[in-house]
Amino acid sequence: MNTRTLVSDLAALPDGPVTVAGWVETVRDQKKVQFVILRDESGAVQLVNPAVREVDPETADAASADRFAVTEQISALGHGTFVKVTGELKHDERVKLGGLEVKIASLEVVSEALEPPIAADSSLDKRLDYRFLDLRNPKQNLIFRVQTTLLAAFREYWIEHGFIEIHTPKLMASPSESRAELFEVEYFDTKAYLAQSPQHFKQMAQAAGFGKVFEVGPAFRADPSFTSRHATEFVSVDAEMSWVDSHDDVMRMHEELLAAGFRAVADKHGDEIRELFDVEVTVPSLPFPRIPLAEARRIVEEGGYTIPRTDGDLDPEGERRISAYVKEQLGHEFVFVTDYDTGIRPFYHMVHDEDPTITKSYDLVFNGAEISTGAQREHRIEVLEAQAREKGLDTAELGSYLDFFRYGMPPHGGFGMGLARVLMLMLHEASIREVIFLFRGPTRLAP
Ligand code: AMO
Repeated sequence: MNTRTLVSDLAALPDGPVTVAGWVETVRDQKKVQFVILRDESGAVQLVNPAVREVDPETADAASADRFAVTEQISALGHGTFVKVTGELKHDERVKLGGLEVKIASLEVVSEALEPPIAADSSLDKRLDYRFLDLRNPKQNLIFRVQTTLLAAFREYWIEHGFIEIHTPKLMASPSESRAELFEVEYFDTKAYLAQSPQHFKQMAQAAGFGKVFEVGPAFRADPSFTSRHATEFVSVDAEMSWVDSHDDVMRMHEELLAAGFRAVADKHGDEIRELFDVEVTVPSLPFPRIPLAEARRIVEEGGYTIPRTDGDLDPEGERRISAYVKEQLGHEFVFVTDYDTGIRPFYHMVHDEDPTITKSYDLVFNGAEISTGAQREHRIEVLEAQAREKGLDTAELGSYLDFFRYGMPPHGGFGMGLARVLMLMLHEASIREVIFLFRGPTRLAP
């Protein structure tokens, strides 16, 4: 292993010799002194070199000859060059960047860099072409550290509450949601489908006696749209649990999970997020507000907006408006919109006994957009089959899914949540493309 100190560890070290390695961010090549800002994965540090512009080879001592050589090297450094530097660390409160600097003793160019093809003002599409360079930006880097913290907190919550982690197959013999948005792939002498969601298998885990499960994994949707919130491949955060009385039990787990995640992010990254994104991450209070869909529709329409959809679902503007209403009236960034109409829910959602026109389901809206769908599932096979038929589904196509319900299935429910949607709305980013490591869309398959 190459020995080097991470920039973030320098502050804790006493003055003395250190080795750091990273990318050259800027060079200020002044006559008498040169400054280099070097960045590694943990942060940036100022390097300094008292410039020696000329030496007489006949009379110069070794020290000034070395300093002359370093001066020449620094003058030639381009942005993005990867260098290894050994020097003297010195704590100095006057240095704006972290109150310390490293006086360069020797510098090794490890890897040269071409002129950068993107700049801060490049278009998002161009930045995505060079995502590896775009991700060097501390703001982008922070997104993925936030994601790590969020997922670690989710895991911790689940493990504490007895959930089992599962990894379900992404190659499937039948569609996992509907026939819409389905990627079909050749599979030897037959066809396979890419999983749109782990829906079938997280329910299978209930039949298997796992009780409570979670999965964080890829989901695929052949959605041809170019909206700011859709990707053709995204990370789905899923949970499912047995023995629920209604979707209320699912919502309780869901809101506790999010509160734990947001608390961890606010504690660990709150200051950095404020500084780089100008966003305050607030830990949501429990319980989150709950508004039945019919009521949400009424509020939105009374607010002067006619929802253009004829199926009764909220459109994106409707979601934005109900979210703004809740924020204004109740001071909450989250709202569970509950009891969706049966006509706009999949066949596996449980219908209310007392009113078959609505389901025991919800969408979770956060800062203006949907981040999740959840429900109690229909576990009674004859009802489930009838609901599938009512939706015009061919039960033979559901394959082994229906079998899960024929050998004793507990009542159960769960949710699926788009990880990138959560991050995008948490950090007030305008597009999901900013928060996905490598975005996949209808016209983007590389890098
Ligand atoms: P749904 O289809 O609503 O429900 O998806 C759940 C959540 O996944 C995210 N999502 C997406 N994110 C990015 N790009 C997309 N194209 C995309 N499509 C969906 C959203 C959405 O809220 N099986 C059910 C969940 C369940 O009931 O457990 C399902 O997949 O954040």
